[in-house]
Amino acid sequence: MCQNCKGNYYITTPIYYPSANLHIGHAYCTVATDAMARYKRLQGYNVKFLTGTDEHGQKIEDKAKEAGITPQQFVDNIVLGEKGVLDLWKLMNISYDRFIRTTDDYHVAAIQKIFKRMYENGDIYKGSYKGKYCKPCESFWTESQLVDGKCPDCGREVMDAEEEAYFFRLSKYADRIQDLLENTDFLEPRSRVNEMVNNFIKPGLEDLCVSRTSFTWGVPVDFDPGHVVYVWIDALFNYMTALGFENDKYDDLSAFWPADVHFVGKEIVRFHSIIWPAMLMSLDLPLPKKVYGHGWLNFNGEKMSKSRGNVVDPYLLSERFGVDALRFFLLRTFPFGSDGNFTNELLINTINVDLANVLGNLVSRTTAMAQKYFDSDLTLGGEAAELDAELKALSDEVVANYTRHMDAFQFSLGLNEAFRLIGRANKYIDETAPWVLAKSEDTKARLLSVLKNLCECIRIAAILITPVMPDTAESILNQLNVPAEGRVWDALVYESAEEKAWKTTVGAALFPRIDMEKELAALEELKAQAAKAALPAIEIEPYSEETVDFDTFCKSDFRAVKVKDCVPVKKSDKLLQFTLDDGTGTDRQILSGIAKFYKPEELIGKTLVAIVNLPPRKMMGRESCGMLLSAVHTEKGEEKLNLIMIDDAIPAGARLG
Ligand code: ME8
Repeated sequence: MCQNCKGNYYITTPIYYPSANLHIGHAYCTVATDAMARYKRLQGYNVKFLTGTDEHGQKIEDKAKEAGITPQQFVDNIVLGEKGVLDLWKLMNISYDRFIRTTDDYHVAAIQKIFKRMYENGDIYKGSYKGKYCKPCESFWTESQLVDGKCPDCGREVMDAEEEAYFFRLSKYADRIQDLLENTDFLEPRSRVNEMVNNFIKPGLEDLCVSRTSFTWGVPVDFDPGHVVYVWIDALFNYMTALGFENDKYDDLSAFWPADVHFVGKEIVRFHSIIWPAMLMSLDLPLPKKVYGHGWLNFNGEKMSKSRGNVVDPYLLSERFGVDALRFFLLRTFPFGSDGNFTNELLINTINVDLANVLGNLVSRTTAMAQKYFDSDLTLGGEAAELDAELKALSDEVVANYTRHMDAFQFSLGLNEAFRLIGRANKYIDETAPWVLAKSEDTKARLLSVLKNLCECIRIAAILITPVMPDTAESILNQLNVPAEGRVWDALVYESAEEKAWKTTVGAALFPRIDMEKELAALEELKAQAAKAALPAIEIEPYSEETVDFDTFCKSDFRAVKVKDCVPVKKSDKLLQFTLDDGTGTDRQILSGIAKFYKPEELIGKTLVAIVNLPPRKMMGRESCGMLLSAVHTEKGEEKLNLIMIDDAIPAGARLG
């Protein structure tokens, strides 16, 4: 453990499944973990914050095949590529200390050793697997766990699976796990305990299938070729291999294991609170101190999913609104243990109200008044008043409450406390009316104290918001020229205004107000553009499965025709009327529904292809004798049509075939 620090603290996020780019739901958990890591660092802990990517499994193998690349190339693109996982975490200011990829050699070798250890101690045995498998979730289910015959996690179809496989004796640990969940605070929030016990343990914990033979993209079971380790064993042990468990790459296990907390989304609580501790029990290893199951973010009331086209892009939002605003919105708005509904309106409203009106306004008013009345130089001295004691008392209360809430992972309540102080300071401006105090020399000393009390409130609040909005907090503290020792956890003590001097700076507006209507329209437009960009560049119609015999085909009479005249058909926005030279000496009339694609005058003189032995038909009261050939396809969702034009040297009436 380091000197002068409060102790070691190990916190993790789930490692992400790089089957597609991350959305705001993924960013939510990582931002929360980052805020907690920064909070603990601020308090003086020696923090290890682990994140990473979970890169094996059938879904990755399938997607890579679809893309025509290797699974390793596929995951490399999503993790390391432009706007990939690493880029996003950099943009979002995620201060992780270690990043693990489950394809890292040291991890793969460690997983093989771990699997073998459990095999050798008898907790993994060979059997035959018959049951249901949800491919997207990579989860095995028994019949009784299905909901309406579908995957209980994602609601999708499951498939029958039967193969020779290894099993982990999960059933053996059922009583110990139930005891752990019910009689300790291992799993939080408490509501998740009932869910686990009632849905999974009480119905009877069955042994878990922990190897697969139907695909190869995984950690091979080294003593039984053809088997790969179940992706969840591979994934869960990342929390320990990243510290050096069963490998020489790292050497932090004794300092940081057991983990202080694993933050995980609610749908993977089962893996973290049942399977994970059971495997650790099997290896006689200490259990993590806590698993915290956070809620899900929905979008406009619907689950976010790529197929619904409603995933929210954290890149786009960070670029438009700023990273800190987005981080703040996520943690301030949604209580961490519950589900939340993300809407663009809510995001913009939070920025306008909390950040622009309340926080931004307090900082800009205070620094502007300091400049106006004291040339930004707030010297020692002043004149205290009773009201100031209220600010100090509130600040002490806020710091205590904030700490309590943050220690319980209640980011929204913690931020609420910081904003109580900010709101109170804004009210203090109205109560003390500095512009009135500035009118007379007699009240100048009081004015000095008022402004310095405001600076002190802002300083305390800025420290409190540091874990969530690190850049904003720094910029505020810079505007107040707070020295390094005034920015630390121990400096969260409200100091008497008269005994402090400040030199302030007026900065740019921290959070300019956003025009809700314009911004919503711009976001809609961007969404439409993104949807269009996501469409395939070129789409062609599927080929016909029906065959035509040669004689039937030969009956079709294709001829070269020259356009003598072409005019739009009145009252029709589709039809063009062609007068054609077909080589017979008599004009041929054909109507064609291509007005959307061509102007009539650009077709005159062209040599086209017509099928001429179709029976005549009437369109809009006019006769059409044949059909012009064209090529059709779809480009970015838009229908395209090109008339077949042939060499003008080909005479009218030449037969094509
Ligand atoms: O589960 N709202 O990876 P993952 C909130 N590889 N959280 C969400 C969310 C949403 N809309 N969508 C996803 C995995 N998440 C495994 C983890 S750990 C040993 C292995 C959260 O990429 C989800 O709840 O599918 C999970 O905690 C995390 O994003 C990663 O999901």
